[in-house]
Amino acid sequence: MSRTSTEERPRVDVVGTRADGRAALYEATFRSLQAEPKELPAVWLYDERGSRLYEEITRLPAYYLPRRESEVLRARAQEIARRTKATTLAELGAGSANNTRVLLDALGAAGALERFVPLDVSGKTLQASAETIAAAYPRIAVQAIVGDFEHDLGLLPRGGRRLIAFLGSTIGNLYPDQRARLLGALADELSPGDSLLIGIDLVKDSARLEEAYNDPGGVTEAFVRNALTAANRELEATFDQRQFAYVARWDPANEWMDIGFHARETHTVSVRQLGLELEFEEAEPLRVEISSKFRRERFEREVARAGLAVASWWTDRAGDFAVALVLPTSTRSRTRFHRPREQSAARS
Ligand code: AVI
Repeated sequence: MSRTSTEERPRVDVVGTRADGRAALYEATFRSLQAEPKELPAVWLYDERGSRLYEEITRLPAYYLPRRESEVLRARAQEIARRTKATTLAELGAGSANNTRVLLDALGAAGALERFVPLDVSGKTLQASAETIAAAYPRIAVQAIVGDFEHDLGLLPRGGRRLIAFLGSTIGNLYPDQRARLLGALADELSPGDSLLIGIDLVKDSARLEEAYNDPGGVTEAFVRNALTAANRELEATFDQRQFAYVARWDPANEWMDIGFHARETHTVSVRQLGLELEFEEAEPLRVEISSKFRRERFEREVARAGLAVASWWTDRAGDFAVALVLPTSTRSRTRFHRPREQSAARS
């Protein structure tokens, strides 16, 4: 069918500008560059070039995550549609929303879906993917939000039955305290009838994990190095790529991939916009991201602490990756709202 009238054109709205977000990012960068170990927050990875490189990573043979997640979603999408009856599908950190299409197809076929709400920090990537989705699914409205899921959940539209998807194991890029805050904020955001769908990479053989983040063509290294380039450009920093060796290694104690650099020699980096002069010792690490891998029990505990419950846990055939359907519990028992022990004991 050819489109002729304005009404038939795909409906794409983009809201949110992240103007205030820059101040928060600068503040976080100022703090983490002086932490131990020094760290450049992972948000610096996702400028336009970084988002493109990440897309390339998702197609690398060793980077199994998107394919395993897609396998689970394809097997379970109809069940997810039947169970959630979602009228809105929101996606946090949507990027190009590749794996979301399986959900859009199933929810669309179930007949209730009215709206897709992708949220992402990268405005250009978001605009492009929102337009592609709107053209492919002309019956649903697409309301894109340029924002950061740690601060902008309040921008998600309310009403109907909402399925909030957080795919790709992006949750693993958050530290445990950040995950607790995000899960808590999601628990506050969810109304009865809403649900969450979370993609989670699982703990596995360390050699396979390290291969996934050390591809022979160097795409992952280029992606991580791009964070230094972005900081040099925007913060007038002097990170010299030649002074930093890329390192991505498994940390068994924390069960996360530790991703970033080691300084090749003692040197100083200035970050003019933040008024910082950073001294690097030879071999000193500069972390850019962590990528946590999960076990079911730990994930369920974290979710329960936020007052949510894992209603279903599905994995691919190889057991590499899980997708969890998470629901609000009828009695929110968030730890921070618990009465002190003595008091509850006194009441019983
Ligand atoms: C976005 N996130 C889930 C990716 C990951 O695997 O932690 C980011 C990434 N970093 C290097 N490769 C991919």
